[in-house]
Amino acid sequence: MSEASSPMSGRAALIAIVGRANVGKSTLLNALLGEKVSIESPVAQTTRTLIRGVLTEPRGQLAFVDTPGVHQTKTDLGRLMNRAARAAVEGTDAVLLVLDGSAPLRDEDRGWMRRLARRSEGAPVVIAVNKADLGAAGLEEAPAAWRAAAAAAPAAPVPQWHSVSARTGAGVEELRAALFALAPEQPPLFPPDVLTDHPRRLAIADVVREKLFLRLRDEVPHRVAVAVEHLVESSEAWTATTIIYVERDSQKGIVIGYKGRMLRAVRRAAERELAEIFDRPVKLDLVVRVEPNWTRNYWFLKRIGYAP
Ligand SMILES: Nc1nc2c(ncn2[C@@H]2O[C@H](COP(=O)(O)OP(=O)(O)OP(=O)(O)O)[C@@H](O)[C@H]2O)c(=O)[nH]1
Ligand SMILES: [Mg+2]
Repeated sequence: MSEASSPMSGRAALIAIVGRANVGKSTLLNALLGEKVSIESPVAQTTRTLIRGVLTEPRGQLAFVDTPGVHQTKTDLGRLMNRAARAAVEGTDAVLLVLDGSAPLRDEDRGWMRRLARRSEGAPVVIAVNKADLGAAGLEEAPAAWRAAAAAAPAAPVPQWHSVSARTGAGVEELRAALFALAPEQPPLFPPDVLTDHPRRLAIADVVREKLFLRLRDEVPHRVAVAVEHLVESSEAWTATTIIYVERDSQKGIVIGYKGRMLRAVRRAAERELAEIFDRPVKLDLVVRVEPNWTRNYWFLKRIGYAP
């Protein structure tokens, strides 16, 4: 009997994964699942929408929601991302706050602690101090910062602390076991064979965006949006006409690259990964288009799936 079809225990939990940008929330989600459902990159604010990933095992089901990293912003896109992340903790069975243990704590980390400490009827809080493979310099201040946040909130939950490396997998099984242990007895939230409910077009667009983010520098990634305009699904292969939006002509040149090299490299890397994810060839037709000020254009954000 395969794991997915073996009888499941009665435990299930909806868990929001939150934290500031770049701490490794998406990498940790993928490590917890053992599958990649959420894109990862060194660029802050990589995740732009809520991404759900479901882990079903004989010991129960954990449904995670990966969220955008909360950050300072002046754009519609940034506000939508922050709002989605903050709202994602409502109605969950547990909140997994991710910190970067290799770096000093930042205001955004303390902001999350205050927000979670204040939730008197809130779900249990589990704090994963990530990037343990890089050392644990940041770990020392974190418990004190939580105590400070809790001091101002009489009914603050007592968090569980875990040291993990999403990159190497160290501590990930212990974290998974702890999450199953605190999952309430309730029916599963998703059918056992569901890995993610991320819509296919958004998933394809995100893979293209990840490959761009891994190659672009400075501010350019923050000026790039990707949307699948057409998806033709035949039984043999899929063809996705995918638009890469930038704000200015100069950025268009950067994305295309000298003699089209950048775009070609992105297409190849994305096609390779998409073929693995969807188990069939996926052909990408990439088009670069200028859309001035798209990060401040709510209707554009809605059209490409970044706004609800
Ligand atoms: N060394 C090391 N790097 C990590 C680890 N976890 C994540 N990273 C790296 O940290 C960077 C950010 O990872 P993401 O998973 O995209 O971070 P995030 O918190 O989802 O970021 P946003 O979506 O922007 O909020 C990437 O370059 C990851 O490879 C880890 O355990 N160790
Ligand atoms: Mg992310």
